[in-house]
Amino acid sequence: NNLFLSENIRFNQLGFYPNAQKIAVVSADSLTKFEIITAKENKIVFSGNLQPSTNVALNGKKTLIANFSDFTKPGDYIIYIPDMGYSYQFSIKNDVFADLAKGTVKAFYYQRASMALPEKYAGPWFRNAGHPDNKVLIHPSAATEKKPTGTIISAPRGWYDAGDYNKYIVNSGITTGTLLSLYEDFPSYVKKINLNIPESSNKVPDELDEILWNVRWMLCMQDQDDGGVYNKLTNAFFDGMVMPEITKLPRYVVQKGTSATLDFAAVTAQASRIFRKYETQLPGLSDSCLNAAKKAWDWAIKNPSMSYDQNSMNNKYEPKITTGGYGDRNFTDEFIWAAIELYLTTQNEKYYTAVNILPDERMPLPSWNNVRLLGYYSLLRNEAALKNNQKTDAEIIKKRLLKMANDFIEGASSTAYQTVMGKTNRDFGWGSNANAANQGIVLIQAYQITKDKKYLDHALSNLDYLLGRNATGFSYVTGFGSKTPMFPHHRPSAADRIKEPVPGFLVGGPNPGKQDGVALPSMVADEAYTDSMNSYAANEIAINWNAPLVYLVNAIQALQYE
Ligand code: 9MR
Repeated sequence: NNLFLSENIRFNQLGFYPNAQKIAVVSADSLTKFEIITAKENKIVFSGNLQPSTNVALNGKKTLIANFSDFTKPGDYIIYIPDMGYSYQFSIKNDVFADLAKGTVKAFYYQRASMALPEKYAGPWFRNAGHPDNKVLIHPSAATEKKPTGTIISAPRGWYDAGDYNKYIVNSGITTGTLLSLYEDFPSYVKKINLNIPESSNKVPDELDEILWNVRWMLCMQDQDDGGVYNKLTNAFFDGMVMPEITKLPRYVVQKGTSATLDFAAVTAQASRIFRKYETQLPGLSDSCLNAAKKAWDWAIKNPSMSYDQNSMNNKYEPKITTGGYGDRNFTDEFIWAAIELYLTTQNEKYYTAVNILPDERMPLPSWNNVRLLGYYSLLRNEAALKNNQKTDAEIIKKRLLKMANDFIEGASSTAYQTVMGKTNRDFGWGSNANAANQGIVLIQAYQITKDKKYLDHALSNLDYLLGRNATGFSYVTGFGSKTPMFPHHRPSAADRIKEPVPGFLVGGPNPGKQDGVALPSMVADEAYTDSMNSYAANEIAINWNAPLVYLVNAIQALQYE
């Protein structure tokens, strides 16, 4: 038999827990058998029949499914399919996602602005500091009487948003909230994560130390005079594909906004609650966060509809700003999120009653412009302490969340890749991979509520999707898997001297939108992906895509050992 590597055998390239479902998907027809063989001795340890999928894939074709869930013996293996070839090597073991779980959090360290990353922590991706951001200009759009155009403020630290070097509050908000929620849901697990970052030797969990790098920046984005928060700290235009220390363009804070200010309020309120327990290590931090949250809230109540409309801003002011907009026009969800976090932290009902917490029955999957569920998750995770209306609301939300989870899993096992992600074309827009991760988070919440294992299994199916059981055969996380993005749209990865991109980053993923104008190999929604540097609409990395992956993989690791 001709034995060669076939990329058409699609599965989670990191591997499987011994007792989890184990599925590989083959995009081919008319093959019948598969075998699991040991990686070293090529000994057959399991054989089975390939079963055609119930439904067709988005490309109209059926797939063949190799299900070897019954094989549970830890070890290193490959899949062999007669007349096709053999697969990448994978493991069956406990803790199989431990390195990935850590690596996705460590990715945030690599995104740190304003500091050098020494080899000791960054390995081969060590680099010089960029963007000190201690001399940032007030853009005319943000000028006030007390801080006229050109006033210099300092707002260092924070994470670069994505492949670019700008820092956007709206996107930082959802990202930081998602990361804080991992800690709030699984504190004892998170405490054990060791990231090898400069703060690793202090007595604060590494994940919280990493989050703090960004929270400290966020705090600087609030105008102390009125409590409002600037939308972003940015160049006027995107940098070239260069290392951070090369770019010396002036940096601005622009226009305050309602979304930015409410996202900021939600994050600082949640951070205050969490950092309260680390008062000894971080004296005063919790109070500072809470004061900031309250001031931001008050500003938003006075300015309830200040959208960030970059185009009309550019008609009025110079220099024109052409970096990311994150321009949101609907603030209902930001009000819900901020109200819930402030209420939970202060126990003051005035925040809760100021907003209609359940304006309609919708449960929109989280994205930078829709953060309603982040508030709902927080309400549920703090349910034990709720009283009165809040308790009644939580019961309603719980029902809706379970319905959402049930809708996700309905029919998922009949699809071509047997994953929740990708049942319809609607899953695939800009940053589709984050949808897979966010669907996984919904399913983890459903599992936490019900302890019904099916939700956890389906959450895992979306991790399987992200790590290779999908229509392109890519594991979409840099450095994790056998076929991974090598040319992400990420300035440091492109400009450093290292062949391998900076590891631990989820790329945006299939997106037929082609907003970057880069040709794609296919316009079928789940195949619309290319591993090319210029494709920022399919192959960029971003903190708001990494954060839900951090949550998903770490929650799965945490729950595996409950
Ligand atoms: O992820 C964002 C996507 O939802 C928007 O449609 C798009 C256009 O506004 O912007 C994306 O975010 C980018 C941001 O504006 C700038 N940094 C890189 C982000 C990822 O592409």
